[in-house]
Formats: sequence, C-alpha cells, structure tokens
Amino acid sequence: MMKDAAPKTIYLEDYTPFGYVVESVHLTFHLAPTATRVVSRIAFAPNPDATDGTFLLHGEDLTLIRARIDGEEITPDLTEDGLRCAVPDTPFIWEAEVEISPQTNTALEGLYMSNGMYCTQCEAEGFRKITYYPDRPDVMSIFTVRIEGEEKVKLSNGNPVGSGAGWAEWHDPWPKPAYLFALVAGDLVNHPDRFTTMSGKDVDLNIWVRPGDEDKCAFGMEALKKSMTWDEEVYGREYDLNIFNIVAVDDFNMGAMENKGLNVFNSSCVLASPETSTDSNFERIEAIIAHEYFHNWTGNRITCRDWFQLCLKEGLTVFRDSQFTADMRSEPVKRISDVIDLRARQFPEDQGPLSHPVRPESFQEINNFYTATIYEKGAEVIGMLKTLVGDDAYSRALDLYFDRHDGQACTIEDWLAVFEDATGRDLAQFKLWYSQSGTPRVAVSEDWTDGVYTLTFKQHTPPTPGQDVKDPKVIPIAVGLLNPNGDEVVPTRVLEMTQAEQSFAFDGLASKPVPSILRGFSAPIVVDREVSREERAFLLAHDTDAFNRWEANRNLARDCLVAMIRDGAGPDNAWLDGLERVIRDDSLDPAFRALMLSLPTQSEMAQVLFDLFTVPDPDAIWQASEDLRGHMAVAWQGFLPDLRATVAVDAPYAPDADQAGKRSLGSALLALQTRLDGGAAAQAQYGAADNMTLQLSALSQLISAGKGDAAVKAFEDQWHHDRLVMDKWFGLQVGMAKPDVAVDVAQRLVQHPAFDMGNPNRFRAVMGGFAMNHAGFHRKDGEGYAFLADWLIALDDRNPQTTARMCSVFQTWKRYDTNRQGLIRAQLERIKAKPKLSRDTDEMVSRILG
Ligand code: 0A1
Ligand code: ZN
Repeated sequence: MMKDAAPKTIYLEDYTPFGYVVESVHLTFHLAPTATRVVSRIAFAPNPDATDGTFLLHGEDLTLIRARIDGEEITPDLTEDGLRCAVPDTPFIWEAEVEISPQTNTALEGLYMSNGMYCTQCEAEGFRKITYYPDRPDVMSIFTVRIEGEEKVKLSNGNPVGSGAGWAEWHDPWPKPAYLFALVAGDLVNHPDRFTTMSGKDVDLNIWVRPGDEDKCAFGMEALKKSMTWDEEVYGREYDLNIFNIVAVDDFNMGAMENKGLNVFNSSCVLASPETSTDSNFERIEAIIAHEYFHNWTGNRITCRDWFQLCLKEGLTVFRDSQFTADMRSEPVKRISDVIDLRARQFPEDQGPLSHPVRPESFQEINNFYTATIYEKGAEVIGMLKTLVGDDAYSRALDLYFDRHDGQACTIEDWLAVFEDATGRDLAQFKLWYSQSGTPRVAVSEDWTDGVYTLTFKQHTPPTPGQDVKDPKVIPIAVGLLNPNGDEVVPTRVLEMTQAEQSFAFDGLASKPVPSILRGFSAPIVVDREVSREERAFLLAHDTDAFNRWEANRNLARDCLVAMIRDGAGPDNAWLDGLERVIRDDSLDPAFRALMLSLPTQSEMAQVLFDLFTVPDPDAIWQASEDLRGHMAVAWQGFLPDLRATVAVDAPYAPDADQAGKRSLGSALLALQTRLDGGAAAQAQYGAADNMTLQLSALSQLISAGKGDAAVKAFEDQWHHDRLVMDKWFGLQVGMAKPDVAVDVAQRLVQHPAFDMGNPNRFRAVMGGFAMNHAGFHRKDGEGYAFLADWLIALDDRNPQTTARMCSVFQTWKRYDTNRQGLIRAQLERIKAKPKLSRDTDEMVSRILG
C-alpha cells in the first residue's frame, strides 16, 4: 500500500458499526496467474444497530469488470480505498466481477502465488485485494466458494460440498469475518489422518505440501492431534467441521494463519524431519500448530470487533499455546524460555519509541501491530488475571466467555466482563494493563524489626510515547521466603499490589528470611532491588522456585559482565562455583541446566548498561562475553568432556523434551569445549551427526572457532536442495561471524545465487541473522546500519510488511553513543526519504525516529 499525501490515522474511539449486515457470500474464482476473475454474490441487509448508512466496500488493486445491485448494472464511485454507491434501504443482492493478478502480487497479501501454487493471506486487511467487501472483522458471514482451475487440489474454508473436472466447491457453515477467508490451489500432495472428537464426530485431517515434502508432515500431524485432544480436555472445546486442512507455503510473511478449517503455514513452521530440523524447530512447530488450532475457538468462533482488540484473540491464544507446551514438555523450562523471549523482544519494544498499549488506541497500518506487546505481553496479562482470580475462577470465566460470546465479534470490555461476572471482582484498575504502555519498574526494600519481616514495593512506569503519566497498576507479586538454612519457611504467596507504594508484613519467623520475589515471573515488570552477591548465590543454590533460581543466576551473570565491561574486573569465580554445582547436578533436568549455562545476550547487556546510566559499547560487550566464556572453559576444563558424555543420547533420535534437553546441554558444553580444543570435538560431532540439531550446533562452533570453512562448504553441498536448511546456513554464517567481518559476510551472502529477497524466510535469515550479530551490526563506522538500510529500501516496493517489521531492529538506537545514534538516524532518514515509501515502513520509521 503506497501512502498518499498524509498518512491517515485510525482511532479506536471512532469505531462505528457497519451500516449493513452480510447474510451470505458466494464467491467464484476463475484462476489464472495474471488474470484471475473473482465473481461475488453477496446478500446485504440494512443493519438495525447502525446509524451510518454509507455503503463503502473496501477494495485495493482490483480491476472492476462489472457491478450489479438486484440484477441492475451500476457504476459505483471508485476511490483508492474502495467503492461507494447508493443502495436500497431494504435487503439487496450485490454482484461484482473483478480481475486480479496473483502472479505479480509480491506483497504476499490477498491472493498470490508461491512456487506455482495459489494461496491467500487475508489477515488483517488482505481480503480487499480479492474483491470489494466490507473488510472489517465485525462483519461476519457464511461463505460458499467455487474454485475453477486446472490445479489438482483446490481448497477453501469449511466443508467440501462438491467437485468435478476443473472445479471444487466449499461451504463454511460458521459465520466468519473476511480475514479468515482462505483459498489454496496447486499440485499438492497430502499427509492424511483422522481424529474423533469428544462427542464422537470424525474429522478428516490433512497436511498439504509440495511433492517431495511428504516425509516432513508426520510430526506436525501428531502435534495437531495432541492439540485437538488438549483443547477438549483443558478448555472443553471441540472441533466443529468435518475436515481440517493445513497447507505449507514457502513464501509467507508470518509464521502461520488460522483461516477457518484451512490453516496456512509458512513451511518453516510445519515441515519437520530429524535430518533437516533442530529440536527447537520441532518445539516451535508443535507450538505454532497448537496456536493456530486453538484460534478456532479463540479468534474464529469468537473474533475481534475491530483491530484494536487484536490481543483479545492473540494474547489469549498465545497464553493457551504456552499452557499446552508447558503440559507437553517442562513447565519451568517453558516459563524461563518465555521470559527470555519476552525480555529480548517485548521489553525493548515497550521501553522504546515503538511502545504501545496491549490494546492500542490508534494506528496507521494495522500490519505493524502484530507485535510482541500484543502477543506476548497480551498473554502475560492473561497469566496475571489467572493468578489473581485463581484456576477455578479462570475456568468458570472462560466457560462463560465461550457461552456468552460464541459467534460474536468482541472487545476487551467483553473479555473483562466475563471475569467480573464469574468472580464478582472489579477489574477497572486491572484494565490499565490494556491501556497503559510501558514496563512497570518495581523497587523493593525490606525491613526486619521485632520478628516482623516487611517487604515494601514502589511501582513506577516510565513515560512512553503519547503517555506521560501512568497510574498505579494491579501487580501480582508471587513471593516465597527461605530461612538462612535454605528451607522454605513461607511457601509461594501472591501479594496483590494495587497502590503506588505498598508494604506486606510477615510475622512468626524465627530469623530474618531471604525473600524470593516475583516467583515464576508473576508479572511482566522489572524488579529494582539492591541484592548482594551472597544473597543471589544463596538463591541460586536453594530457591525452590525454578524460575527464580534461574533468575538469580541470570542476575549474577549480568553483574559479572557489568563489572568486567565497566570496571575492568575479572570474572566472578564465586558465582561460577555456584553455577558449576548446578550444571553438574544430574538430578536437575538437562534442559534447565542448559538454560542456566546460557549467558545474557549482548543486546540484553546493552540494555543492562543503559539502565545503569552507562553508554553501552558493543565491542566491549562482545569482548567481555568472549572473555567470560573463555574463562568458564578454562575453569571447567577438568570436567567438560565427561559431563558432556553424560548427556549424549544413545537412543534413536526423537524430538521429545527429554532428548532435546540433553542435546541442548550438550551443545552448551560443546561451545565451551571448543574454546579449549580449537574445534576438535565439534569436528567429531559434525562428522558423526545424524540429525540437524547436532549437525548445526557443531557447525556453529566450527564457525565461531574460525575453523568453519570446510564444514560450511560441505553443508551447502549436502543441503543446497533444501530451502529450509539453507535458511539456517545463511543465518548461521552471518550470525556467528566475528563482529569485524559480519558486514563482509552479509555482503557475500546476498551475492550468493540462492539469496532471494522475494522469499521472506531467506531475507529474514540473512538480515535478521545479521542484526542479531550485535557488535557486527553496530560496527562503529556505521557500515552495518547502511547495509541493512540498503536492503530495507530495496525490499519496500515488493514487500512492505516484511520491510516494516524488519525496521524494528533500529528501535533500540537511543541506547547507544551519540556517534552511533547519528549514523542510525541518517539511515532511518534515508529510508524515510525513499520515493513511494510504503505506508507500513513509513509508519515504523517515523515512530522509531520519534
Ligand atoms: N493471526 C496469525 C498471524 C498472522 C498475522 C498477520 C498475518 O498477515 C499480516 C499473517 C499471520 C497468528 O496469530 O498466528
Ligand atoms: Zn495468533
């Protein structure tokens, strides 16, 4: 979408219902790569709940061939955003025929082609690129779709109702908004299965892929069946069609899409095999399949009234998929991983120029709001709600939500009302989590007087763009107390903070306890508390809460790195002794031990320093991280190989949590060992690897040891035919490159014949991998910034969505020194000055510039 003169801002407060209801939609597609004809027949009736009778049908990049109302040819007013015309004040039939060109649609929004296959992406506002329609989520209708074309497989939403030579028809009995529409057609093959629902209905399941990918569907299918069972058992939600189709598509802007009965997946988020996918790929695929499936109830049966309510479906569905993963795998490991991810992606967003509320109040381009704040903070908010009301009340509220709102397009007010009605609780203050942006900081102080232990909390949320003043929020702070022997004397209790400053007293204690604060990361906040190294080390050794045990270690690692970077100190050996005890404790889950061993990222350290009023120097952070790893390797050289041997997996490869945890610890240990042996162990692992997890971890160590050339070449020879594996090859080389050569490596990779900027996975592999190379991207002379900006400028005309999302790598620019800030600003301004910049990228760059 090209911006016109001034970008238009859309406001939540301006919401009004559409003037018409849509009683039914019939679509016929005559497929042709550059001249697909779409014939629509839509039954409209005046909406009794509406005050504005304007008949506006959205439409973009459509060639109108003809339009009729009740059979009479009409000539509507066509504008950039759609079509307007006079209509009867009684029910009427709208018919239109438009022509579109899927083949030349490089934005991957609407109907487009990927490797010769037709597919659609309609969320958020892509349906308007298919035909004229009220493309807004509160307009729900029943769709019947006929597809005409020579492709072997032709799919749409709902149930199949007929097919013959060159045609297929589908009918979806469930009313849905246009963003859930989907069509797929191509020469695909399926991996079929069946599922019997809790009430005994049989459902056909299929994963559709390009010929050659059939052997990569089995894991996704198992994940789908597990998700279906889980949603029945945990939420009482049953599937509601005769068929459920998943399609893998190579060119896709996001991870996957929950279209009713026809989920479309980025092939990287569904195709899996041990030889080509890592353990993390498997875990992610399981979670995304679950996520899209869970949307059938949280998103599809109950949808959003408008796009400001996006977190209604996304926050809840992320929360549900996290619960699922915790149930399928390890709960503490999932929680720690989610918090690592939240801090890496959502905290920078919430603490920088892109900060916005979980329910935003305005936007220019909705595609820019599929953010970590809406998804991940949205899920955290639901987690807090559940903590506050308790598990039983949460279940009752959800039952009420499904009962009351099935078939509706809802708001956050509707969502909170079911909790208020199910519990009798007033959630007015809690609602601030939806309207106030920014990460609250909570300062903690303690007092021990006359046998009474008191914790005092002070909350403060720094100003964010457009919101200078913040009110105190409701913050559930889970706390446990340990006595000096390490025994838990007060088990986890949730303190409900509602005021700006609040104290909580504990009596009956024999001695001053050691507090374990914010157990399980019970709220998405930053805790500010001066804690001695001894106390952190004590919690690392004794905390019964796995999250806080990990957190104590993380804080020790951060403190150690800060001292090394800022004060030129050496590594903290006392901490490393404590950490050694944990990683050698074979009663602990290897996955948990691997998380303990992973150091804060360089970007995280940049934020830590910035919070300490120290301008972060990316080179110094890189050097300190290297030094620390080198020191750990030397300090632990006596036991590294033996410990690594204890987690070697003998059994045939399985992508389960148990094996994955062992490989993950093994790979962290290999990284240390490589610093001692110069790559010998990594070379051996590379040679023996029979699965991608081991192959890739070995390759990455060889690259970091500067011994990767042969393996990089061998890997390419082995995998050049596999797109998804080659994405890893691209990403790893630029991600693992030494900072001073990262730009050169990136420049070399974009010259590679297999680099294809039109494929979002490939583009992200190189550009995302490069931006993750913290010190390489932030090279002092600004070459890294210029390189990335060149490519964003190059991609913008073709694919605004992916370009705009990638701009967020610049969001933390104000952390750095004035020289780097100047260099980044210059690149942002250069992007902004690009002629015909897309609305998507323009909005992102303008917000980042502030
Ligand atoms: N609703 C999908 C994500 C998604 C969002 C936007 C898209 O195109 C702009 C595509 C997919 C989900 O949450 O999985
Ligand atoms: Zn989603």
